[in-house]
Amino acid sequence: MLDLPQLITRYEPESGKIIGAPSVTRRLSDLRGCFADTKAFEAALAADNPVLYRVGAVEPGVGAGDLHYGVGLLMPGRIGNEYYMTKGHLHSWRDAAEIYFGLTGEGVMLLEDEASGESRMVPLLPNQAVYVPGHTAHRTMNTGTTPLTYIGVYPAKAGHDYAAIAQKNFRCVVIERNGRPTLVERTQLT
Ligand code: S6P
Ligand code: ZN
Repeated sequence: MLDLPQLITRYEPESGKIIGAPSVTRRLSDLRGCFADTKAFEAALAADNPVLYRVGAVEPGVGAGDLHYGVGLLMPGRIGNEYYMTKGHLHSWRDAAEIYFGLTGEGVMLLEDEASGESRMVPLLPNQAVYVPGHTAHRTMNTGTTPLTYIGVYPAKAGHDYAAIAQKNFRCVVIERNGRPTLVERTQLT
């Protein structure tokens, strides 16, 4: 069925919304357990509970060939020297890959292969796309001073599995060191 509202939407990176579609807003308190510096996290939360990010998503179909997509807005900031980030997830259907398209701002994605734990930090920048393979946990960080916005396109069957990350977090963290985003093994943090 070629219904126009299903064919075309208007997305607003500046608000993290897609007109007429649901959105999810995550505040600092929703990220409990994500940041390595728990003291800095609790201190920041005691002072304020800011919005860290918002994601609007269009998720129309459920068929094997259907696609979903979302627009993300991630604010700049840090907890200790760790950048504001998304919760991060694996796809429930592990084979599901995803493509991120950078729109504005400066960010990185932390990718971690589920089986081997191999980790990589890749830039998420305007006019660049990041291919996230299946079986890869992914988390986004704003490493700049302005809002980071992006679009993600993923199979309708992908789903989100947050439980694995909530249990053991990512193996690596991305911290600001000498003014630059730096990938460090969590066990090597001092
Ligand atoms: C969905 C896609 C993104 C994230 C968004 C927020 O598969 O990867 O739209 O949902 O970046 O991240 P998270 O980890 O809170 O879902
Ligand atoms: Zn995803």
